[in-house]
Amino acid sequence: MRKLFAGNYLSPEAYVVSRESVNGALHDLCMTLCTARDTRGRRFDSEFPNVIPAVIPWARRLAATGQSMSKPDLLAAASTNLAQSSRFPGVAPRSRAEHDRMANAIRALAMDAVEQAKSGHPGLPMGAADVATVLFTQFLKFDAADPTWPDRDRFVLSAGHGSMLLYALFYLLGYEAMTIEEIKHFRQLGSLTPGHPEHGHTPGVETTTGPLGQGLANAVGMAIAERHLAAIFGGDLADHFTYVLASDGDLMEGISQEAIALAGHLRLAKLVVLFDDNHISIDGPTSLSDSVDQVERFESAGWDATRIDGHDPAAIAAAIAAAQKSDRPSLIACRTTIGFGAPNKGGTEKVHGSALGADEVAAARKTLGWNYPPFEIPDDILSQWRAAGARGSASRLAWEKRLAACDADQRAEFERRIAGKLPAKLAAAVKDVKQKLAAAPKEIATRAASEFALEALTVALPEMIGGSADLTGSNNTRTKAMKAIKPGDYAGTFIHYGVREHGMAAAMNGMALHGGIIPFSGTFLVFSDYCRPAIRLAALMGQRVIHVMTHDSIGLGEDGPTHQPVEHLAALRAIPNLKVFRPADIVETMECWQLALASNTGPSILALTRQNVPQLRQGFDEANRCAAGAYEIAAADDDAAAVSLFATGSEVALAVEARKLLAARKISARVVSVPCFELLFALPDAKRAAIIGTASVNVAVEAGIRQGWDAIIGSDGTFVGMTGFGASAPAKDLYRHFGITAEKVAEAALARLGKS
Ligand SMILES: Cc1ncc(C[n+]2csc(CCOP(=O)(O)OP(=O)(O)O)c2C)c(N)n1
Ligand SMILES: [Mg+2]
Repeated sequence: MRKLFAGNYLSPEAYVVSRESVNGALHDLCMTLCTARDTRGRRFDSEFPNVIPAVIPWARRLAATGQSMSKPDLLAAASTNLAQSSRFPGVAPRSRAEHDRMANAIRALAMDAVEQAKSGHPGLPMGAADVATVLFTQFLKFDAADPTWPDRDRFVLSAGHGSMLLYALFYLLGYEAMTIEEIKHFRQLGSLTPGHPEHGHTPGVETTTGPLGQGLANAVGMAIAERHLAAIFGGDLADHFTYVLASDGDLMEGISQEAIALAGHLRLAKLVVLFDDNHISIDGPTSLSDSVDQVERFESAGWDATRIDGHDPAAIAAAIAAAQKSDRPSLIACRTTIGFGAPNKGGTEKVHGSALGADEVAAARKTLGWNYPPFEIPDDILSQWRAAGARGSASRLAWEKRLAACDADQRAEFERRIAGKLPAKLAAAVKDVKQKLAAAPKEIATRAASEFALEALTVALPEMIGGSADLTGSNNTRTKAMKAIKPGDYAGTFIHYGVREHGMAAAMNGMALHGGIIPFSGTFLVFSDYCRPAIRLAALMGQRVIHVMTHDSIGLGEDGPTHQPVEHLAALRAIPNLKVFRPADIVETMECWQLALASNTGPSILALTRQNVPQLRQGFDEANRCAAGAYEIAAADDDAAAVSLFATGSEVALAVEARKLLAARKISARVVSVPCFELLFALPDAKRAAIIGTASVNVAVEAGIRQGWDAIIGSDGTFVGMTGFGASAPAKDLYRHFGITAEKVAEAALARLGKS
């Protein structure tokens, strides 16, 4: 053990380690085993007197055995003991002056980076620097050496425009990728410091933020994920907080109401929102447009809520400590001054989103007493920050040890889920369902087909967490075996999201980002508009979330045009990296589910019918034919088809009927089912061309608008579909009324052939 402390001096690394557990075992070991001094010659016992009494006997016992332990073992043992006897240790600044200098390091980096880029948002990082300093040095459980440690606390900067706050923190805390060069290249092409934080681009960024309100709602999903995994795998593996920094704008957005209502209802006690309560937004004081009492608002949603001075480190620490103990989610409204330290522009909208200008930067340096050149952090402050960045290492090692000590099956399952790997039994489950369908075909709505698929899938994939925005019975997203997640009981796999489509979609993103969960949910396709901002971010972040969207056309019938999607398939297909599936029958539904689950680099939509459709795919075929995005579901009678008929979903059956009508007229037509445009377009040119074929006449039929179809049928192709809104009537009448029938499809082909 003495080897850790070479001579009378600690290596810088060991110093950090000792600081990490300053209140505990290693500190005591230092005092007991050697009269060590740190690299600056300071004795530990005089510097760190706050030894927690509970740990001392353990350390003494360990010391008395005289056994030698490897450094990781020693750290793990120390931290396990600490975890049992104290809260997660911090490295609180030792004085107010030290706190101020640490917070000013954030402020300086933020104003310098924005100044250099001549673009960005200095106000938030400067205003929230005190809150961040307290949180990251004393409370947040993380290890800068491993930003992906599954049991880290999550920190979500919901107000993504304040991205320099995150980047400054990452640099100061010692995240390897975040060098000072990256800070100097803020907002430049290819840098790790883009304008708004981008998950998957910058290590440590938990979610992509910028569209206000999304991060807060993501955090609700993260907090649900944590509670669920704790319920399934136990607190040894999942036990962490989710913190959010939210701005006025975040809380003005409607999605925030959905998010806080759900979090309050579910009693997500480990969710803590730090509100950057600066009373300023872009147009000026928030009083121009807002007079909500946020504390009362959150309280009424079942939260603990409190108001503090966001520049008082002691008040911040006390509020976070109290929030950690609460049995409800907590809001801490931190009254701050936007652009704190900028003497002329601080406190006004002028510091929100533009560089301060050389004069104001110089004046701010003076006000803050920060006498260092741009991008330079003095050694003592940097090492204090780096110590904060390393203080979680023992905790992480202890967690890794606990994981290693788990039952082998439980460990393998936890690791599989966190890695997002599908279980081997999925393929067998799909095959089994397909064999059953070959033996006993079903003419049912694809939404019911989806439920049929889910009965098998949710058994094979326990990491699937379903839900619905108050349309459970219509969306068919809950199988009989799925239990609901409830306040205080998070072991279930179904979430009643309430009538909150936007919050639902954003929470799903949070669950996927957290890891260990494949979220899926349901609403009507027409309400994809209510989810769209979150779906777009899922696509941007490459997250596997699956939206079951039923009632996918005028085929829903009597509810009328408010509920009948018309432009929605086209609008969703316009989102890059989103797979829009519209299966034609129960077999395609199973195959599309399989593809959506396998698609771990982006979200999927399953657009499903309310009305029954025939099972077109008869016989057993193990291959997933939908994987190509489109395939010939009915071949032409001879080699050279005169007509190619393309269709999706419920209209594939119409195309198959139209093919028969054409055959009766001695015209050879083939039918191509197109369950997923995106997969078709991703094929190599030759393969795609082969599927589209070379018939002289192309006709597409889909009960939606034409937009997007030209890429398949050509601008000279004929489209049978919708050109405006639907109407209220039984589905069959509507299809006739809008001319979406087998006869009309056949007529369109005949007209093109000059045979009508
Ligand atoms: C959904 C959405 N709408 C608008 C914007 C543009 N925008 C960025 S920040 C902001 C408001 C700024 O006020 P606040 O959120 O209080 O941030 P602060 O100025 O205090 O940093 C707006 C409207 C956005 N990012 N997202
Ligand atoms: Mg504000």
